[in-house]
Amino acid sequence: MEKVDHIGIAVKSLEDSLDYYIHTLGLKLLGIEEVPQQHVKVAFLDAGNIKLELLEPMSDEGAVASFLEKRGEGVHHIAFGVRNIKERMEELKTQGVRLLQDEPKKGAGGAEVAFLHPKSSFGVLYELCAKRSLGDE
Ligand code: CMX
Repeated sequence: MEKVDHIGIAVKSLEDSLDYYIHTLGLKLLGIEEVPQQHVKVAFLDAGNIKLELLEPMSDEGAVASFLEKRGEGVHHIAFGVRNIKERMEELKTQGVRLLQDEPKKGAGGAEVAFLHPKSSFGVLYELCAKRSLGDE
């Protein structure tokens, strides 16, 4: 993997949590965007060498709504920035890693994303993220 691009954090409400991230922790808000394909509204924050992505469910559907119901608010995933996502997916598949989809999907900022099942990644949900995500220079 080339680098960690961002850490995804599930929150019940962007409105309620952003004040803490911006004013208490002093992070800069890079932008807010709806990602209907993933059933979330996201806010990206500049955390220096990486970004934080706050994820608020847009409805009761989708992975983040289900995560909040089962586990509550907290770290949801870690996203690796990759250059050639399809090549990476093939390599990982060959090594027996369980991917959550066969083809990349559209993520925030027009990035192409794919997820690795936490059960084959020692309990961590990893995302592969190609191209720009919100806040990239
Ligand atoms: N991190 C670590 N483990 C997780 C997890 C997470 N985020 N979400 C679920 N799990 C664990 C569950 O605890 C469960 O473990 P146990 O069996 O030991 O209890 C296991 O994974 C399977 O969970 P599940 O309840 O059967 O399955 P879910 O319906 O919760 O789905 C997952 C889990 C990973 C398949 C689903 O969240 C998914 O498809 N994620 C990919 C897409 C996604 O996360 N989109 C949101 C982000 C969008 C964005 O970044 O823009």
